[in-house]
Amino acid sequence: MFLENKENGGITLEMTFRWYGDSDPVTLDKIRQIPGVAGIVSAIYDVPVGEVWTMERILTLKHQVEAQGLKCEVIESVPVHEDIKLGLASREEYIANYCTTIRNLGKAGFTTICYNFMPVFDWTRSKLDYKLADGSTALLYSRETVENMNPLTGELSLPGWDASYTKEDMKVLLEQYQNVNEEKLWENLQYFLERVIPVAEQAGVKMAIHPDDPPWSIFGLPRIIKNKSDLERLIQLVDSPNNGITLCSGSLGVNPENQVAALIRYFGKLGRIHFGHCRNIKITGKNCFEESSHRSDDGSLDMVDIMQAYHEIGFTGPIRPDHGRMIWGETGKPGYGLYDRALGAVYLNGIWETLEKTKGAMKNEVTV
Ligand SMILES: [Mn+2]
Repeated sequence: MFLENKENGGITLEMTFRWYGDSDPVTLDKIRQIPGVAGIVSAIYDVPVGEVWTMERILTLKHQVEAQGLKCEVIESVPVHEDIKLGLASREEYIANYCTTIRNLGKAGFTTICYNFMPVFDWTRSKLDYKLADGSTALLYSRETVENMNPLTGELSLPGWDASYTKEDMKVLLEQYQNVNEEKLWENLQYFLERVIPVAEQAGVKMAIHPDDPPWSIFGLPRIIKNKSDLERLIQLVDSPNNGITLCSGSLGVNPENQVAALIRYFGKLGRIHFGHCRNIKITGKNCFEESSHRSDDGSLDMVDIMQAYHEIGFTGPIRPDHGRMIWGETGKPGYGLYDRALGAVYLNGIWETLEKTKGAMKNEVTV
């Protein structure tokens, strides 16, 4: 992970792009035309959560991507079954299946698995097509809107969560979580990692937890991967280099107390950042934000400082632009259009190239 590119003494940025498989309107032959994008981050989307990903399906994905000249070594995500998060007896079977999937992915040459441990709701926003001043649309999170929603009314239509839950399923699930506070969720995460990380070590796969998005509790459900002390606790639950982090700047960065670049420097030096999600967000109030373009001036995060932190730690792991706005009339999966994410990739690559080429110059400045 910390190997330098010997040819020019520099560090090559492993820029990747998320792809949602055959149903994704952003096709592989479009992605391969984005300058500097070397790899794809994907998953097998039609296997029910908790079931094994077979070698056959995994290799089909890998070969399909590689046929386009793109690398395919990162999975985002292998989802964790709710019974594991709840700590139910049935978790044994689901953890065993998860371990088999890790082994299969390792055998197929995958190096990194992104996952998260958020109860019930994955990433949550209150609006998917919020109109920005320039006419583009972006994802929005309004604390007021989310606080006024009741997941039990069945009217909940927040993006980013599984619409396959019926009103009754949701009621049962939320009731089950009544017995799971933050400490209990930590215990359940530890139980999971104690079984999964040794398998990941053997398989040569790095586990990379994605922080909670947003990094605070919603609907009274516990959320435990929100800040530096949570991440510190996470890496100590099972002290292995294979137990690491997907450092998502946009998820962590909506809480101004999370100094994203400092987190990259800290956990990067420990060798625990296995995957980087790079995007900007604009904080518009307490627990309120809108997603912006990747450019520093458009949001609240200093993307140069963030890329500089990756550069300083000698990061050679996969990194990707994260959500983009919808621009130029594009339609498709909110946050995952082609154009704005492609601009993000090129912008991040541009920052990196500058850091590489001014490295010597900056060293000179410091030593003068
Ligand atoms: Mn992310």
